[in-house]
Amino acid sequence: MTLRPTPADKFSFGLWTVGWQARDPFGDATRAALDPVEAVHRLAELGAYGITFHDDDLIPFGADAATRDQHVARFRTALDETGLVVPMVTTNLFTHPVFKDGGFTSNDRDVRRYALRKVLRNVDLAAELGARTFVMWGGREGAEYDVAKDIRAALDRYREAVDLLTQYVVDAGYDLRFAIEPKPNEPRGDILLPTVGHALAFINELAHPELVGLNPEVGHEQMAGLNYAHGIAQALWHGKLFHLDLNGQRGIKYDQDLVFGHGDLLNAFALVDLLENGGPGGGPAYDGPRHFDYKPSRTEDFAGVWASAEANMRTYLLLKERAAAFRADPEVAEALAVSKVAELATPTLAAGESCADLLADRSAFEDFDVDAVAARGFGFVRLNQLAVEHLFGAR
Ligand SMILES: [Mn+2]
Repeated sequence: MTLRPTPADKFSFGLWTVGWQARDPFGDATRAALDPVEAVHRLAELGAYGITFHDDDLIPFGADAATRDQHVARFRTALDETGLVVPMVTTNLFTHPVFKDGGFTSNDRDVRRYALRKVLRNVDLAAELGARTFVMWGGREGAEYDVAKDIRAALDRYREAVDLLTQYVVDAGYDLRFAIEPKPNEPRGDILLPTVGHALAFINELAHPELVGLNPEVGHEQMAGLNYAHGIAQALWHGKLFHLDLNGQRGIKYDQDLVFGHGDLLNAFALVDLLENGGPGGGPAYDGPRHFDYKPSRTEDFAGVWASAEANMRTYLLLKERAAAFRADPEVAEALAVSKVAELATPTLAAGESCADLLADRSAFEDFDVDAVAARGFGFVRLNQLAVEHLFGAR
């Protein structure tokens, strides 16, 4: 087992992660700006395969066309020099004050039209750089005051925006899909499409649902008190896991954006086990980028930034190794059987069995020994302890 990441591991980072200057609502930046070209080189040296960005991470907001071209050209040169790819691009519709009431769903129609233009321009850049996924995190699409936002109208405008964008991609012939990133709150008091489930339901109402999926983030689901591994499993079940954002979060509080695994480590273990071993035949269930959307803590200098970037990848590789050991352990196999984990994959009715057949089956009801079956334990705690011991490296 090597903890040295390689491009085959498909680790990617947002430019805004290692480039975060650590400004928070209470304090100024603790780090200098990071040149995107340096970020590309450092991440490549660490073994990453991809880098992602918001338009404004790469090109300063409001830059003229010539300046924009220069920034993109420098970035492209760095990509060519290192072999790093751009699997995903996203648009910043939250930093500039013009977006204070949202982009696609601002009450101000002029702001909505401006937001669409900003995204369309960035969709072209995404396609130009070969990105396959376009993430939409609508952090400002929300409200603080229930009486100040017509939520049904906001969802109409959200749908109008996504329908326009998907049709644009179809007409342009781009090989690009959209991934909605849910978040319950922060920066808005309440954000639209707050969880994986809300976003899945929204996608069903779109003109091109096949072009829209999810980019669930660990901390965002956990801020809502939800189980991230369950959310990922449901996204996979719907065929909607287009991308994912890995980080760490400790409980229902502000968005911590810790290193992956530095929050709920057991859930991170279950997640990596699902991604790596949950596919048909026990292989990977997801083959897209393992994308980190974290923030190097405000206490860190640049040495700490690169150490934290490395920590995300090492933690993932360690969990992958621990999950493989868990799956290979005969005692785990026996405990899984006792817990009937695989039996859940067996359909409840036999092949060809009808509802009438079920009603006629006395063993299913009249002769079913409810008390005997109710007295039987499932052994889930023992199974989970085996997982904990593998996670510790104690087995
Ligand atoms: Mn994110």
